[in-house]
Amino acid sequence: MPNTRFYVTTPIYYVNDRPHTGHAYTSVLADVMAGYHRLLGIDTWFLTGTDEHGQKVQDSAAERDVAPQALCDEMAAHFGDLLERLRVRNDDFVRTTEPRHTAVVTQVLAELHARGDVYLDHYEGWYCARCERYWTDRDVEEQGGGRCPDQPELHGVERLAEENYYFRMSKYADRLREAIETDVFRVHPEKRKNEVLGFLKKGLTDLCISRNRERLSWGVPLPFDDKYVCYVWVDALFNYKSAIGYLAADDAEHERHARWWPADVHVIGKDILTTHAVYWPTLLMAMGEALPRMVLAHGWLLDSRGGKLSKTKREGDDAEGVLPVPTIDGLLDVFGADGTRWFLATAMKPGDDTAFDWTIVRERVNTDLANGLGNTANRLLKMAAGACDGVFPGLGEDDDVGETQERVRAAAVAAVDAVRAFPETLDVTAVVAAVRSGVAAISLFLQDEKPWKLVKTDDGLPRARIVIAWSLESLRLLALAVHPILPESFATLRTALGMTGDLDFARESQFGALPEGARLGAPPNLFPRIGADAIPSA
Ligand code: ME8
Repeated sequence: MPNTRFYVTTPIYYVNDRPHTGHAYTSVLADVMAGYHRLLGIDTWFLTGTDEHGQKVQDSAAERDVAPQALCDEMAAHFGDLLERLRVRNDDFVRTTEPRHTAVVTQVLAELHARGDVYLDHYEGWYCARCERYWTDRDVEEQGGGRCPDQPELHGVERLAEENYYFRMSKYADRLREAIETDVFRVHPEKRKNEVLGFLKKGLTDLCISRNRERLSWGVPLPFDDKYVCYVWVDALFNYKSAIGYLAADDAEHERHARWWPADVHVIGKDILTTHAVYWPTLLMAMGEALPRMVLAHGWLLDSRGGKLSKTKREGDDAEGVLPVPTIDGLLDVFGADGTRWFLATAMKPGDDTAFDWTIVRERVNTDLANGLGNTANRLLKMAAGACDGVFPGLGEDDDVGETQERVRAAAVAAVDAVRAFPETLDVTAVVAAVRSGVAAISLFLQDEKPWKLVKTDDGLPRARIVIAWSLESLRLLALAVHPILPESFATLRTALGMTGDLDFARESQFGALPEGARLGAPPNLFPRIGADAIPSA
């Protein structure tokens, strides 16, 4: 089914601390996905934001001796600044302390309660206050006892006996299983789908959705019992709908919701798979709402020892023997927005994990951008300035389109084809692989033909111009194919390669679209090589 519109989201990030490279990874990935859709002319809405309620935020505010809202304001601004530094083009930024969001959560809770899908029951078991999660005896025993099964090295658990409100999640287990099995609700990649189906096989319990105000006050109060606030995840998940006008009385808002829901892709990390692939769809079923089309759970950025980068184990606390993990500010300072985006967008295939350090980022950026795209653009435009007076010579009639020449054209076409296929594949690494092959094909072609030698004789000059023209035309398509990843450099490169006026993918993606006589720009130095001395010492 052709996509006529595309609604993509990131998780909303906790504001208990400043953003790190893991958050930047998801934001850039979702931004690049939005960018490819926009490039193809598909109407796109890209939502991100911050998750501001709950224990983590309340505790961090207490530790810093500030009011929770003040901490939220400060941290939300850091997340917003990071998006700007990364050149992320989100259409909206939702904060769960905004009235437009809390009003929706209150209405949803009241409705679920009125429908009988939320009920009061006695609870006795374990609770991890820091993770804000209830655990069964079995969970805690399997872990060894006394510690939080999720983060045993960090948190203990406490024994609780109290009344709580529950969501009848178990009631929707069969429908959920079917929706996942049939891909009506796609969980991607396949191994994550199997993980969720495995989880469902063990039997789905009901979900505790209330938190006693005596322990946790920083949340949305339950509208039917003010001794409690809402569990932070139930609150947070509804951001995907509150931000597009869900349950709004206003007609225009109502229409906005109808236009964008269901979401096409929730991009998340695999750490929050269950909440998105089990809690969220069952809550939507209870509300009689359509399910998102896909949850895409990517892997983790790891340090050189395989440890997950996180807020509690972040840059700066590097254990002995672990290479220093670059901070997101450090990456941006050294590699700029485009270099950082390139590393993040190409870091891993969704589904895999990847370890990274300064050297890995430097090599990737130097190989692909400085030596690859950047050097090719620079060399070709220099040759064009010398041999073609800085004007595009046209592809020319050439009876002898040799194998390497044809490969140059085919590789460029394959790269823009990968862009056309993007709404189906959502695979940034496939586009990047095609672009790398295209750059290699140009390099081989130049090596075979040696235009720098051809230009030295009158007989050789026409052939040199054809070689330069085919290479430039191919490069133009390759640049177009990576535009969503490299928004800053693309604008310069596009003009240097002779394109003017508004961007038009359908026209510009044709090999041969650049007219003969188009004026080329000066050779740009888009991606200077990053030397080892630019990397902060450990
Ligand atoms: O979970 N590698 O917020 P959060 C890759 N508020 N991505 C990473 C990462 C890493 N090492 N570390 C974090 C929350 N991420 C909730 C979400 S949504 C309704 C509520 C990314 O601040 C990844 O996307 O802990 C992960 O899922 C998210 O940050 C967790 O961010």
